[in-house]
Amino acid sequence: MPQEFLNTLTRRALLRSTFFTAAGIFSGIDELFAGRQAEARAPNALAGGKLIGVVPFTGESQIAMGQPFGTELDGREYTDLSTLSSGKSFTPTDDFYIRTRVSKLLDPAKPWSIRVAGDVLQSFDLSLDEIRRSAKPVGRHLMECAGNARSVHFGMMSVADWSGVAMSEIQDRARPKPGASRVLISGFDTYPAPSASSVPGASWIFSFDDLRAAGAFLATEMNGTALTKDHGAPVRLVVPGWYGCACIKWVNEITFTGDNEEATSQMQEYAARTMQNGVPKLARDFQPAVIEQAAMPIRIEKWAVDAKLLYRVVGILWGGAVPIRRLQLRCNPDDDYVDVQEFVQERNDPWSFWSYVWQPKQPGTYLIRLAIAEPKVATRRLDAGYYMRSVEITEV
Ligand SMILES: Nc1nc2c(c(=O)[nH]1)N[C@H]1C(S)=C(S)[C@@H](COP(=O)(O)O)O[C@H]1N2
Ligand SMILES: [Mo]
Repeated sequence: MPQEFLNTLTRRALLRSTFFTAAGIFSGIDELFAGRQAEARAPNALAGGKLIGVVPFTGESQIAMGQPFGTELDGREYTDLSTLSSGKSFTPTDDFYIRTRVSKLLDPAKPWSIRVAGDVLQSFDLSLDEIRRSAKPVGRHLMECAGNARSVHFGMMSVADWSGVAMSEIQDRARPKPGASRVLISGFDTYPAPSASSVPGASWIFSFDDLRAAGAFLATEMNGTALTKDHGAPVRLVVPGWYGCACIKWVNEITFTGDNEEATSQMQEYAARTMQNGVPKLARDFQPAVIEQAAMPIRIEKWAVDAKLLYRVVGILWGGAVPIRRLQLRCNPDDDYVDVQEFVQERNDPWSFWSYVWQPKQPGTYLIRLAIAEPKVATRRLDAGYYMRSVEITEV
């Protein structure tokens, strides 16, 4: 292993032992070689080569990854995406990002029910037992916080296998009145302590059509076990393809409404981050808070192949509604975009993997970004450079 890489790891270990460790990186890489899926294997250009290290991204802060810290509205956990591979492609619950930790006022041991009311023929309390009885596996889905950021290594994004009950089933059971067209879904969101970073009050208003189209569900389990307190136990909403801000945790009220409802404080707080046009006053003037097609590097591997040094940029792509056919990458603002050969996107949710073998011409700082040259595919965040990452290449 080159000294430079060891130094980096040692410096990191000293600075903060919780940052991803050498063992963590290499277990991810072992998987890469062990992976049975074609895209998990090292590409031909690296055949016979040796992986000699991982080059860290620069300009991103030193921050604890893969462990919860802080409490309540200021509590967080960031997922370490750098060790992902197609053979290790979902997030164990302990590593799943957390945007708000459970309130000290919430006691998940107490009986729980959801009040279903508003424009319905008859209001009722939906008990947790009933929800659990009708819960079924609903697949693997990605969640990303609209406030995901480079400073936290884009660690507010994770993937889990969920179980729950389709919102459409609950809608049918509720027997909405003729004028009802929307649903306000609210979660327990009362905290004894004021927050430094967030407005309390979590709720979102969806149109019936949006919930149905997204396949929204009330989740009771992730990765085969009951939700944890921090992930919304006993029951949360998951809206596949939408930003996490709409995925209300600790759901306790489902209220049917008409078209004239005002946007909730949560919707207003997230208006810019979900790319609304200003801050619309009414819920009906909000665009669906969907994640547009995006892509980013998650790891830069350094390889020795024969007498050459090569780098392999490994990344993910996610979001959007239709799989893309062509992905492009640029390592330097002066360069042209080039096609990423190694990628397949069979579905938009959850993430898929890509990789690109790169031979930088000279040492220096590189800004790596992706582009999708398909006119019908919306990529506003990607195009704004949101997911750009920088790396310092010292050896070529
Ligand atoms: N009740 C409640 N639900 C909530 C929030 C919250 O603060 N309170 N945060 C939202 C945000 S901004 C995100 S990104 C997701 C994160 O879910 P997770 O913490 O399980 O990853 O939960 C959403 N649901
Ligand atoms: Mo979020």
